[in-house]
Amino acid sequence: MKIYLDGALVDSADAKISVFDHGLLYGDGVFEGIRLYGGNVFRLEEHLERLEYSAKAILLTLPWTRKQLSDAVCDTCRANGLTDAYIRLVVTRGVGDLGLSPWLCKVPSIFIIADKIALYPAKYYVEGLEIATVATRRMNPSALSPAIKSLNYLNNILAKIEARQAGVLEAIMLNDQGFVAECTGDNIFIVHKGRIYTPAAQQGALKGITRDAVFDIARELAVPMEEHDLTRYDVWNADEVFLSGTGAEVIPVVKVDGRVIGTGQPGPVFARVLESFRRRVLTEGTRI
Ligand code: PXG
Repeated sequence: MKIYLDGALVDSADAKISVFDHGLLYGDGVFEGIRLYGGNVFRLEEHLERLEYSAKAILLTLPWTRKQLSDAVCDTCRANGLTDAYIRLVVTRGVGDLGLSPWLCKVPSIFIIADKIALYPAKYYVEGLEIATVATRRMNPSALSPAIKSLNYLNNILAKIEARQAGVLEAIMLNDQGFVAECTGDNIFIVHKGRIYTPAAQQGALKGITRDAVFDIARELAVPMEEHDLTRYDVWNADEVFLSGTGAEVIPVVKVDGRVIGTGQPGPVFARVLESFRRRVLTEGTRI
């Protein structure tokens, strides 16, 4: 496997970064998880824009143009002969002395891994997932904005561990006011009386690229959709629940906190969203 590392494609055995990289020492860096579908990098420009916004938010100046980043992603896919892949683009603060100060790091590092996709097993797209609310709250935006896709994922990882301990594959995370924020690596949506609702970014949700696609799909399907504060009660009493994320795509949820959602089967609105999503991933984006 070839890894893109600081301007060159190297063998994975040679793709190494320093123990003094602040990305490792402090989680100081940003990343994107991107998908390649049939030779099309889904919404690559949007991912790169979010990367730039995340970097700006942590005062990390990216020394690469959008075009250079885009070419690097496509080159990495081509070098590995991939047409369908999961792409992880990581920018670290770079090598510096010990100590938090980011100005000790003179040059950021970038690496891109394009690998096979680890999906949820196919049966969950047909039967639906069971998920549960966990005790770990989504961090308060005044401490660290959840909109920044940083290398600090412990908040989500702790929630993921709790989900596993509860015997489910994904967790609902509430914000510190008790409203639904999102899941550990997915945005959440409910369908109620023919309308789709999802928490606003201000409630602690990442502005998911797949979430944006769901807004576009809802418009295409003429299903009204809006951002709305959601409580656990709203989720339990929804007609349908589904999640979206680069890894999960769109996936139905049929049980939340032991409550059966709707009929207990993936619903008709979800089915239409999935159908449109599967069509769009092949065309919306950048050909490698
Ligand atoms: N919320 C959080 C906290 C995320 O990390 C999403 C929502 C969905 O956003 P996108 O832009 O992907 O629709 C994410 C994305 C992984 C993995 O390896 C995680 C994400 C994306 C891709 C892979 O688990 N998280």
